[in-house]
Amino acid sequence: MTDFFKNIPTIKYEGPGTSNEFAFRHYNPDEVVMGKRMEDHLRFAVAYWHSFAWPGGDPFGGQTFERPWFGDGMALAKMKADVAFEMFDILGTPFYAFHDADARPEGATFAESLRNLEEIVEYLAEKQASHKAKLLWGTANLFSHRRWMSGAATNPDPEVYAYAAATVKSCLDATMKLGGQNYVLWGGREGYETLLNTDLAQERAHAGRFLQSVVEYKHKIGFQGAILIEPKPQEPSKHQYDYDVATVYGFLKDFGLEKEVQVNIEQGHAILAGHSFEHEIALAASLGIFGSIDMNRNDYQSGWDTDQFPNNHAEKAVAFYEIIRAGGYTKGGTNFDAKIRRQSLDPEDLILAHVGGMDTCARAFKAAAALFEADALEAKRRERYAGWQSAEAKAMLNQPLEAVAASVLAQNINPQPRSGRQERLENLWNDYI
Ligand code: XLS
Ligand code: NI
Ligand code: NI
Repeated sequence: MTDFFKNIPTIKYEGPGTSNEFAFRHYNPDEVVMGKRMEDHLRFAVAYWHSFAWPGGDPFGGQTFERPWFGDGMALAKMKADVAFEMFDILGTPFYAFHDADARPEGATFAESLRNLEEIVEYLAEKQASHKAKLLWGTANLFSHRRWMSGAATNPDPEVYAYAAATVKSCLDATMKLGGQNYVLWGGREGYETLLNTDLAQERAHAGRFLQSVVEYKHKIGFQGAILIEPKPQEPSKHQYDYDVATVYGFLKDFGLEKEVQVNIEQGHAILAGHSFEHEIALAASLGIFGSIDMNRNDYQSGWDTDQFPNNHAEKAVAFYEIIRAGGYTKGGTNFDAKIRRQSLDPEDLILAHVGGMDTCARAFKAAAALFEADALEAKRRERYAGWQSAEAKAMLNQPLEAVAASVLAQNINPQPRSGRQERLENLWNDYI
C-alpha cells in the first residue's frame, strides 16, 4: 500500500439521502436495471493519463500537482501503478484505460521504450490478477513527443510512419497481453495546420493504409478486442482527418474497414464538431459502428477540449437513451477521459471527481432506462412513422421515380402536415429526469 489515498474509505452505495461525501447516491453496482447489474451496463473506466500522468499544466502555467510518483525511472512508474490500482479499488471501477506513455518512462531509443513498456505491462498484469480492475482499452500516445509534431501515420517523414507502426504494434501487443477489450486510435496529430505545406490526399491515403495494417496485425495475433477510432474535429491540429462519426465512416468505407473498426465517441469532441453527443451515438449505432464512449464534457464557454467530469445528469440521460436503444455496450464502456481542475490538488479531489461522474452517469442511465422501458417515447416515434408500415408505402421504395410520380396523379395524393410534437416529448422527458 502507498499512503497517497490514506484515510479515504472504499466508496459504497448509500442512496440519495446520504450526507456522506464518500458514498454513491445513485450508482449501485449490484442494482438490476433492465435485467442486468448497473456495473455491467455502465462498465466504468478510469483514464490513467488524466488521473496519474497529467501534471496540471495549462497554456499559461506548468505543473500544479506534486505527486510522489512524478519523475523518471521504473520504480516511480510502478509506484504510479500501485496508486492507480488503489484508486480503482476505492471506486470499485471495473476498468481502466492507458497509453504507453502514461505508464512507462520514455527510453533514449525505441528499444529502450519497448523494454520499459514490457516491464510495466508485466507489472500491470500482476496488478490485474490481484485486483478487480481490468483493461477496457489500450492505446499509443502518438502526439506528445516532439517526433510526432507533424503527425504519426500522416507524417511527411516515412521514418515517423515506421516509428508509429512500431509503437502501435507494441501497444496492441500490450493490450492483448493485458486482456484489453478494445484498442483505441485517437487521431492525435493526424491532421494539418496549413495546406501550404500539406499533401492532404497523400496523408489521408497513408492514414488509411496504416489502419488497414493495424487491422491485419490484430487478426494475425488473434486479438479478440474491438479496434476503435476516436473522432475529433480539431485540437491539436487545426484540421483533423477523423472529424466526426460521419467522416470516420466515409474513411472506413474508403479503405474497406467499415466492418472491422468501430468508434469511441467522446462527448466533448462531439460538441467541438458542432454535434450533440447523442447525435454522434445515434449515427454510429445506425451505421453499425458504435463501440464505446469517453464521458468527458467541455466547458460550453471555452470551445475547447477541457475534459471535465460530467455533472449534468439530464444532459447525459439523452445520450444513455441512445446507447440503450443501440442495445448497450458489447465490448465498450464508459471511460472517464476526464481530468480534475488544476487547482484540485488533494487526493480526495481525484476520488470525488470520479464519484460525482459515476453518480451522474448512473442517474442519467436510470432515467433513460425507465423511459425506454415505459416505451413512451418509442411509441410516439413508431406512431410518427406508422404510415411506412403499409405494404403500399414499403413497395414504393422499390419503384422508380416516375412510377412514384405517377401514383401522385393517379391517387390525387395531397399530404397533410402533422405536428412533430417536440415540446410534448420534451415534457415527457422531464417526467423521467
Ligand atoms: C484527446 C483524446 C484522447 C484519447 C486517447 O482529446 O480524447 O485522450 O481519448 O488518446
Ligand atoms: Ni478528448
Ligand atoms: Ni478521449
